[in-house]
Amino acid sequence: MRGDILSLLRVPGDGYVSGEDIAEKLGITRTAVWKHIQELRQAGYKIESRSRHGYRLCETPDLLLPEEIREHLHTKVIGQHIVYSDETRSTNEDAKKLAAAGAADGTVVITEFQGDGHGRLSRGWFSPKYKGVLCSIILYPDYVLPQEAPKFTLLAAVAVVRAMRASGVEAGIKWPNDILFEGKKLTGILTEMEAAMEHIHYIVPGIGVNVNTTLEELPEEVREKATSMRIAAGHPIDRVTFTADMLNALEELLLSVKKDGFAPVMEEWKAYSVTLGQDVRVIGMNRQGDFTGRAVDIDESGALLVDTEDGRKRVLAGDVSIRPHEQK
Ligand code: BT5
Repeated sequence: MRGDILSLLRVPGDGYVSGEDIAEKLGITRTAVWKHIQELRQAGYKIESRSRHGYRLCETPDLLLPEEIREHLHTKVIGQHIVYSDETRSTNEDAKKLAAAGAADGTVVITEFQGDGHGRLSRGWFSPKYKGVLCSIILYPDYVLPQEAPKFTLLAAVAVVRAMRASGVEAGIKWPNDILFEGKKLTGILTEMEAAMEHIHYIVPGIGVNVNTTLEELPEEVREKATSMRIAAGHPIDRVTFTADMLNALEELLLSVKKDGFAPVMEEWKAYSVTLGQDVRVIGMNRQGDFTGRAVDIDESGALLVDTEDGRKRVLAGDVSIRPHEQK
């Protein structure tokens, strides 16, 4: 209902819409309209009211409110249900609980601040309030096998890069889950799932993006390796449009996987990759130990292929650092 009222308030002309008009169009009483307007004001919207003119929307808050995001969505599944909070511990944790309780496919959990945002291996993800995008998407992809789950990280990365490029930020992807701009991290992705041997119950890609973040707002230990869209573009970025672009791209990519498999998504991933063709150091997570070599490709399962002195190695999980040429 709040979204419907906002749509009606976004009118050309002097901007005034009478309470009576709104009530009539939405089939509610004028008192109910007034109550919704009060709620919108509490959420941060500046709405003027003038006798005999009605209501006028003067200012929209810089918040990731579901009704704002939905205004820019062209999706049928992703983001049809959005769970928004001012603050939570971790959107991935919330999404996993909601998925276990049967939340709708494509539900998006989004927040302004996480008290316990995390990356892989319980590393932290830090984001100052109202500056980033912190979201997790609930998916039930019954058309893929559990072993294909890592490809959802690659798919989410492609969606993020498409949305960033639409905002003018020429980002690239470092295998497996970092989005970089000029070697600095803009985004981290953590994909988690619940699965049996042959069936994915749910999969939750969690995405943390530095949008309007300044470096001073980040903990000292990450400042050196981090950047934000605002820093890269040289101006503030509209978080709502960016979020909607990302969710629109995600749905397009998921539809393409359903239709043609992962191959086209992987090709696009390769086009955005800053890892392939580079000399890298791999810090393994599979008791493979650390090693160096040249990253040459990803295989059909999303694993990174690295040519080393001992032959080609297949890396399924781990951290990769790109080696500066002078250190070879
Ligand atoms: C990641 O892990 O990069 C995945 C981060 C996923 C965060 C999202 S936010 C929404 C959802 N809810 C969650 O709780 N998580 C997801 P990893 O590759 O392990 O990298 C973690 C490392 O990134 C940390 O150890 C820091 O060094 C660095 N880091 C933390 N915050 C950062 C930031 N804002 N910008 C750049 N680097 C950061």
